[in-house]
This record gives sequence, structure tokens and C-alpha cells, in this order.
Amino acid sequence: MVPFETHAPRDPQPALAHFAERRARVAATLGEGALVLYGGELRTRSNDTEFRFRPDSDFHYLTGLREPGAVMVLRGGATPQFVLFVRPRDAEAEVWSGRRVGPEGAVARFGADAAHPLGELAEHLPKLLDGVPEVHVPLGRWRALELAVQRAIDHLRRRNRWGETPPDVLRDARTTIGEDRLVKDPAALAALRRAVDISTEAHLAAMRATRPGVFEYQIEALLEYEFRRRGAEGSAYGSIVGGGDNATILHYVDNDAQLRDGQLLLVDAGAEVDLFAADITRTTPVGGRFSLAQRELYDIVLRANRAGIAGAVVGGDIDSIHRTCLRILCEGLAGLGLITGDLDEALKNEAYKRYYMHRTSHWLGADVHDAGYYTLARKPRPLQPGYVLTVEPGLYIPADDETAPPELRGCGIRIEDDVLVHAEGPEVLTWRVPKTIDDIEAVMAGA
Ligand SMILES: [Mn+2]
Repeated sequence: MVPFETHAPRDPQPALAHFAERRARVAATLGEGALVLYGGELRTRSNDTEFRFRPDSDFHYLTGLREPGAVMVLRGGATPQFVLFVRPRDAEAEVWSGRRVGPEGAVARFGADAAHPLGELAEHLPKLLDGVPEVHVPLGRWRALELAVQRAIDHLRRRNRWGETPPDVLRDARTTIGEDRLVKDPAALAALRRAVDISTEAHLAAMRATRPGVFEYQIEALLEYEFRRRGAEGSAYGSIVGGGDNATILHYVDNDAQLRDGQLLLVDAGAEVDLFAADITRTTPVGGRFSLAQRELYDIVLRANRAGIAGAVVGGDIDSIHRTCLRILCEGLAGLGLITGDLDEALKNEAYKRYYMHRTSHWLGADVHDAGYYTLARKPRPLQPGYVLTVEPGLYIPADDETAPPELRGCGIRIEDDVLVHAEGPEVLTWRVPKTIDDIEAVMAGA
């Protein structure tokens, strides 16, 4: 088997122009203010080994730099505008733990107007913040970064009599950048589309491999093999592979059970490409065919998924999408006898919560649950062209629910698509992942 030849390798030195465009957009919102971000650091996995480094999404979104221990300063009204602080070059350390870009590389390759070793942050930060009225820093995210900013402000305050002016407003940088990240730019969309593409192939492979006797972790391994071999960085989040009543555990990640005939398998998995995430869920019958009762339950969720997607239009909002889905799910639950009485009453008293306990949508982007507020001034935020969101209704029937038909007990179904809002209407990025009963059964039968 030579499965690699058809896939273009990832460019180890990708074009960086879009990062400069993002900085220009964000800088234009800063006025005379400054933005200070930290890229994060290595985290211990056990004893002296670490998790693979994954930079902070905001930091990477504006720099493209993937090194631990880097700080960026972006100023709206002064030069140098874009300043990076990075680990200095160190031949011996680089032999052990990998190449470093160093201050020179930060200028030459990453477009910084100036760059310094990280150890000089305390010396330079007051100069960069002198006369800046407000500082945007992620509040409550990196204690060391907030402390460095605080110290720089203290320094400027003490020097006020000598002509220096401290900032006196701190703003949450996540709000500032979240606004920009909400509307996906061309580079973000290209990465998202590629993440979805790769995830689509992985879900198809998972469907083809699903059969009685297979273990959940084997499906997980297959998904992640497909992600990596097709050039994704890996999984954007812990893959959920849950057969039978494991599918009723929303964040099930044990993935260690053996699949049995008659069960449904819920797979929630997505690849990460250029640090953008796909997020896809499909539910398939382990034995290749849905039972009649399973079809009935599946159809309810599919109808909710489609109605929810139809609501992903300019001026719509994720609260209305959620309510649309809830109504369809509740009608379905009533039809199955799982909730009784008046529909509006059931919606109001949340009788459905036993079977549907999560929200229907979240933003999708560099983080799987992406940046940007959902609610503004206590009102749901209207959708705009360029927003990307998930639509993921589900129904989860507890294994011990005596009111449910026996064949539905321990069934969990979720159908999750990634949707891009256009002025003309919703685009389902994940349209190629089969979701009708016929299409799923055809793929599982070898189509
Ligand atoms: Mn999701």
C-alpha cells in the first residue's frame, strides 16, 4: 500500500502575507492602543516529557509563529508597530529540543519591525507602552504576561515625573481579536476547507471500517491515521468514538469498548490544519443497517440538523437555530412518547433536557469552540457573512430509561455539520460526509 503519493506535503515555510493582513486589520482597531500576546509554553506530560507544542490561537493568528515562549506587541499608533520577543538562538539547546527562529529570524521570516530575546522583555516593554492609552492583553489567560504588563505600567507610573506616561486602561485582547476571528478571511477559509476535506475522508474511512467486533480505539486510530497521512497536524480535539450507550456520554474519550451488532456508533472527530479545526459528528449502525426504531430516532435528529442549517443565514442567530432544533426534537420525542403533554409547555419546562442537554451551535475556527462573543448586550449576536458555526443537534436515550422503547435505550445520535454563512445563504462545508440513512448504509456496504 502506497497511500501517500496523492497528498501534497505540507509547506514547511508557508506564505505569511495573510498574517500581516490580519495584523493590519487588528492594528486599525487599536487606535493609539497596544496589544500584547503570549504564544504559550511547553506543558509537562509526565516527568520530563512534554506535550507537542501548540501555540495560543490568538498569538498564532497574528504571527504565524509556532515557537514556545514568544511575546508579541502590536501598536496601533507608533513604530516599530510589530515587535516580537523570542528565545535566543542556542546551538546546544537546539540540538536537543529543536530549531529556534531567534530575533533575527523573527524579523527576516516573520516580518517583525523589531525583535529581541525574551529575556529583554522587562527592559523593552515600558518603552513600547509609553504614551499608549490602553493595553489589550488576554485577561486571566497568562499570569506571567499580565504581570509583565503590570510591571511595565508601574515602571512608567514611577517615571511620570520624568516625562513618561503609563497606560491606564486594560482591555481583554480576546474581545479585540475575537471580533476579527469571527469573520473568516480567505486564509482561514482555505485552512478550514482543507481541515473539513481531510476530516471527510477520515469519516468515510471510519464508516467503511465499522463492523461488529471492532474496538472503538481502532476507529479512533484510523481517523487519526487519515488526518496525519493527509497532511493535517492531527486531531483538533480528542476524538469521540462511542458505541451503544457510550454515545450518550457527551465527552466520551475512553474509546476502549468493542462494538456490537445492533448498536449505533457515534463518531465526533475533526482534523486541524494550519491550526484551524474541523468538527464533524456522524452516527452509524455498527452492523451496517439501521433498525426501524433507530431509523425513527435518526430521522428526528436529521430533520433538526437540516432545519438548523437552514437558519444559518445573515440576520439569523444561534439562539434561533437552537430553538428551531429544539422544537423538532421535542415533536419527535413526543411522537415516541418520551415527553408528554403540550409542546410549548415541554419547551418551557425543559422536559427534553433528559435527552438533549447541550446547545446546538458554536463558532468554529482556530479553536474548535472558536473566539468571539455569542451574546452582545444580552441579545444573541446576528450572523454575518464569513461566520462559521456548527449545527449539531442530538438525542441521547439513557440506557436505564424505562419510559423509552427497549430498542432505543442506550442510543445516542448526533449529526454535526460545519456551516459557513454567506450573504446568499448557508454553505454546508461538510456536505460530502454522508448523513442520510441511505447514503450511510451505502458507504458501509462498500459504495
Ligand atoms: Mn462541535
